[in-house]
Amino acid sequence: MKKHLTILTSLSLFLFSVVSAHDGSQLWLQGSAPSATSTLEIANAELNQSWKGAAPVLRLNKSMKALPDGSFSITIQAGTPTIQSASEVGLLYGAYHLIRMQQTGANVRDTALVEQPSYNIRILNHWDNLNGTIERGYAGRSIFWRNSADQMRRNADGEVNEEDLLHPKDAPEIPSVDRLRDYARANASIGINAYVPDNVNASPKVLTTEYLQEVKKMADIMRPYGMKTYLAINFASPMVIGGLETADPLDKNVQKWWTAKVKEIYKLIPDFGGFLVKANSEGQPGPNDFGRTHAEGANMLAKALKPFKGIVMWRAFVYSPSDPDRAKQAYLEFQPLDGQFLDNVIIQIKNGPIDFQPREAYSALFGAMPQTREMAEWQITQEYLGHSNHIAYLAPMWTEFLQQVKDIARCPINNQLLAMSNQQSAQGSKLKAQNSKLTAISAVSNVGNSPSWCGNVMAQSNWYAFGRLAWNDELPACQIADEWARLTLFPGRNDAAATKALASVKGLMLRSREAIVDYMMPLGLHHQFAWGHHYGPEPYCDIPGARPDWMPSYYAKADREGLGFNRSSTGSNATGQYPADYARLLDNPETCPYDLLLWFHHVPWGKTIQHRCGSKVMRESLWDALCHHYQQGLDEARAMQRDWERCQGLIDADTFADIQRRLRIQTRDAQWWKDGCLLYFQTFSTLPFPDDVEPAVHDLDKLRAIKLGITNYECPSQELLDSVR
Ligand code: GCV
Repeated sequence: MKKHLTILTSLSLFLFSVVSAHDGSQLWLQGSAPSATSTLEIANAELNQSWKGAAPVLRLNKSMKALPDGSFSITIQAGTPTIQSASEVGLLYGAYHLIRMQQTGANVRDTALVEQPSYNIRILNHWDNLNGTIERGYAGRSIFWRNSADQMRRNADGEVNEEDLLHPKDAPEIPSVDRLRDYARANASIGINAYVPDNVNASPKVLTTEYLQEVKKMADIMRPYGMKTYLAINFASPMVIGGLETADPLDKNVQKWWTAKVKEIYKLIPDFGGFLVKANSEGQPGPNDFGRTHAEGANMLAKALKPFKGIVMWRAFVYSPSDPDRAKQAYLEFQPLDGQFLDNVIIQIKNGPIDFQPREAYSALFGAMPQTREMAEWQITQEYLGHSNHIAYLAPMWTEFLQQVKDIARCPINNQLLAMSNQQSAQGSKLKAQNSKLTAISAVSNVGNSPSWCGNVMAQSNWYAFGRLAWNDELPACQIADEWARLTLFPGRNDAAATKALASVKGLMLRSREAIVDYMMPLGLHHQFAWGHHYGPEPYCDIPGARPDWMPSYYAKADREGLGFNRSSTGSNATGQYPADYARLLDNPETCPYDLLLWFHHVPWGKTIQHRCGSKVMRESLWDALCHHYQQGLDEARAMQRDWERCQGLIDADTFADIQRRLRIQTRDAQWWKDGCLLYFQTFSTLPFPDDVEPAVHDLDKLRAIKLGITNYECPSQELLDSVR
């Protein structure tokens, strides 16, 4: 008996230590970040601490130079691996790949593979302000910039004073070197090779010598891990910090100012990557302020960067009301500029034409500028996906986008793209990495200084997924989920219980995105979010005097007749911006994909539509379909809870409890979304819920009154949410 007890105690101690050691703070990695300053030493140190088996051979092989930078091969013969690459960073990527293979149970006895990145630049954009707050950040404060929050003046709503945001009073102070090194390592381990540490709503201050000295320190920490540093810049910097009277890109003094500034940067950071620019968008200054085009603005910066091989990532997120449909505006402004951008300019385009909604049509700008380099911008931080309260695995959204863009490009009867492929190459391959071409992909990060890095452990999966897809955009979302969950939640475990729990976690992850679409905005609905902070539903939002396209009613267009934005040829004709065959498909409500129906059409409440809801294909009225999707979303949120409950005892206890608590919030929020949207749209349709849809548990008037009063830097607490509903 005593013997049994001892065995039992040591077994539970063992299990406890296995389960409790992985609270997610280590992300998907084991061991610690080597502090070596040579990339090769880091690769060796990582293999020493994590690879189990015969010592791998690392070999620089210049004959692999023809492949995109960072490419590597791994050959394993009788258990002895050889990693080869033309560059040290390729060897480092190979080392991480090899370790990942072993830790996820791949064949590491006899195998041969070559890996090459899909895009040359794989970059994270951080919307971190110099005062340490993070715009749309839900994981604490910045890991790059640290100024005391107490020094910031706040208004009655708790928002930080704009002046203090632009001109923080504290001197810049570099945060923990260890944290930055861990960050660099995490990125390198999944192939991310670049970062922008400051917000695209950029403070001119970041270009002052004082701040550049701090950026240099960051760059020095990142470099051995193959991470290049870029900066988001404010177009009016020559005026704000340079004392000039204009920032006109054609003004000689302005050009001189940028040339000198760029020289100063490269003196400090010889491998500096370049600038990211948000111009003439949401109040940011830009070339239009001086009567110049985006091309003239971008090219002026590109010329200054060119001698140093620097680039300009110029954002196409613009929506000045040149057309009554916001979804058309970026295309209208940028497409005519095709061919005018210098070859070290790349246009950064959000995946959809509005703004990182749970589901969007892809932006028609992709493929519409054959003479211009284009890159996609995704959003990892969950601005529109329940912040860090909701569990949302985003790889299915990103693979859907990649598939759409590639499918359209491959369509042989597509005139516009055929013409394009004659001139260059089809869109799919044009975006792809080629050794000498400028190709890139970016995402807005969800990283902050919270212990879990991303606000909760499950949210790390999206950082991981971005890196893996940026490296290989053919990877399926389910494979990435499998890798991430094994590495992060069940490292070193392949017993039956862990395998079962792993299946549950993957089930939860893979259903999460569609669940969110269903309980927030099904059938192509979009932007029904609360004003400002974008948490929770507010289809009824009405701010007197506000820009119409900042209000949900502009997008839903609910009326007695029906619901949805008519973007067909009988409406705004946004469909006409797409390649001809796809445009025809979208233009007809009978052939438009049902999940984009209300994006492109205003559909009568009683019109019969065919759609898929969960696993069922249904034919029913728009109103019934809408009700069924909201119900489906709520049911799925509950199913996600059940998936997670099955993991109790098999996942670190704190992580388990934290995600369990968030899933409870998510399910209550799903109910809030369902009730808020359906009760509000019912005031137009005047139709009853179908019998198999649960009646509302909230009162519309009470929901209308909810104002969370949070800033754009916060996720609402459970207590706050409990207090309002
Ligand atoms: C950084 C949306 C967000 C803003 C963000 C902007 C952008 O509008 O709500 O917070 O600003 O996109 O991408 O520039």
